[in-house]
Amino acid sequence: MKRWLVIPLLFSSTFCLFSEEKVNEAKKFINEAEERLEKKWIEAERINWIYQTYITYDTSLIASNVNEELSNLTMALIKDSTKFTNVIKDPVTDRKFKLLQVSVNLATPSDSSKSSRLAKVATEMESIYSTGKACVDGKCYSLDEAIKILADSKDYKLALKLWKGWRDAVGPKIKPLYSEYVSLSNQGAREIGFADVGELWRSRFDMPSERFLEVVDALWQEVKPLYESLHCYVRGRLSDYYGDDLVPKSGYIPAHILGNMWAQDWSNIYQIIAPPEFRRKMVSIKESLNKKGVDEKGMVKYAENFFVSLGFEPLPDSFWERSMFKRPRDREVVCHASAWNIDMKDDLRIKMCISITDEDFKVIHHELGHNFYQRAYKDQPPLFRAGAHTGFHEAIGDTIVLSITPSYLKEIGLIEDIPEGWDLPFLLQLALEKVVFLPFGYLIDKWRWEVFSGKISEEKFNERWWELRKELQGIAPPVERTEKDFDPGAKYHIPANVPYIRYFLAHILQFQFHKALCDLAGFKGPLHECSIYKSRKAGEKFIEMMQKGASAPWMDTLAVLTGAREMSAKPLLIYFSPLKKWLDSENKKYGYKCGW
Ligand code: X8Z
Ligand code: ZN
Repeated sequence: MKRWLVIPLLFSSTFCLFSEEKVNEAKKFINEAEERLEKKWIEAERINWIYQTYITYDTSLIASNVNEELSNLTMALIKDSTKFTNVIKDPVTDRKFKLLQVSVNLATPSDSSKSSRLAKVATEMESIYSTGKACVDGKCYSLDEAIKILADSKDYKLALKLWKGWRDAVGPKIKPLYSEYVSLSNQGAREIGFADVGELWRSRFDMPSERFLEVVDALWQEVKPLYESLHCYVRGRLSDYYGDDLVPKSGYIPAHILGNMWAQDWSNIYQIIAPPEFRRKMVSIKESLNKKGVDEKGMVKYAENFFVSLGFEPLPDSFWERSMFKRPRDREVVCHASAWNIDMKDDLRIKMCISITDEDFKVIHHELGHNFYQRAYKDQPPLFRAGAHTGFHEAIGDTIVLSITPSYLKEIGLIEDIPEGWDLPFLLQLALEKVVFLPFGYLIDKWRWEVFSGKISEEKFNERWWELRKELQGIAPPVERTEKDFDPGAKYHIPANVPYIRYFLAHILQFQFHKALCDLAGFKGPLHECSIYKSRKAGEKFIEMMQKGASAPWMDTLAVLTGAREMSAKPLLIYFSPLKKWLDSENKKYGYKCGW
């Protein structure tokens, strides 16, 4: 017998239906959906692993096929799920429905020719990016080779050739595909009730999409003064190094001389911009690794050891057998670093083309953060096997990176002596990585949100990209750019369809996590001196937070570790406060006029 209870919602014309039978139907639906999705996810992960570690015509084809199948299945389930919208469910079931409705990665349209085209376009863009070569004076380099040369190059002209070579190699080829991708995936997003793909992406943060925009912008406004002080100092020092004609003391910094292909991390130019007494006090992980003869796998062991010291279980043997640590010599692969959990249980792997550098030592910790998170939430139901939000996922390993202090490096025997007065040199180096990243982390999706919403048309893709690069980062292209160029396409996450605001949020969150963990570890003193290495107390709470996965709104999960329910830039600002003071006094001393 049916028992209906109809509750008219206050301020709403919709009616909510509550009957045991309806609720059970909803539960059955979502449990079956999870089962089917899990099966397809695992199949897709396996095929994508093969494709990404061996790019050929055939592997691209089967990858695009399975990705299409997964997208089509997810889209169909999302559409079906709407029949339970007005059913009042228990909190767990309700959350599962909510997560399902925003879970599609590539929103394929229902028209099958369009969905298969979209899946092909997506794979094609990633392949073009991953197999692209930057050619300079007749010699061609893979992206990781070009990155390495650019990191060490202080030669303005060579850096320019590499910078342009990489963009020429991939941008124009990707541009027409990107336009197609925008149009097709927007069609898919509309079919499931979103205005466009940007709105779908922004709806994954447990708050209305408009509120999310405000939260992000408020965080950026809070950290902007710190970025401006750093920009000012770096521009002045670069101008002294290269001369006023190449780097004027006002306006934008040329984007190619910052030691990084995308100017998202400037730590490689430390040796040019830091005062001489700072340079002597710098700790070089690369030097220590080379001195000790540590290889790629050895670097990963160091990272694993840190997590184990906190109480995480060591990685399984299969991790060491199945991961890809080096660029293979005989085939094309997707070198952009990633972490996988192929069976959603224990088949953890990373895929990286590791260089023995300080940067990659940190990226390895970043990737293992993903793996340890995946394992921590593996016993949750499939829809909850994800980060509290994607920014959490990106922040775990980076939080550990903040504990790679000189005293930690000494404790594990990587360095012998801690240089006297290491604090400011260390903070400057880290700010070139973490603070510099903030406007970059924001602008990538600021640009994409505008593209998806139609605010920027295809004729203005590159123009708007550089407007944002100028406005937010204070950098400019070193040569004229036109709409024949497609510079956004030269950054992995754009052709690879990976949302980027997660990294901006992670750069805020990791300082919040670090502060909370240091408190738990009983650390007293300046935040940048704290390492949580070997602190079981910190580890316990960290694991407790990670085990929750996506089972609760991220505010609840954040509170588990930090006691706070909002993302806050305060810990980051506190962390860098000694540096901010120093930068402002240096800028004054040199008489630099800040801003652009
Ligand atoms: O893509 C990554 C990771 C994989 S999730 C290596 N990151 C962003 C990037 O490289 O642009 C980490 C920091 C930002
Ligand atoms: Zn990551």
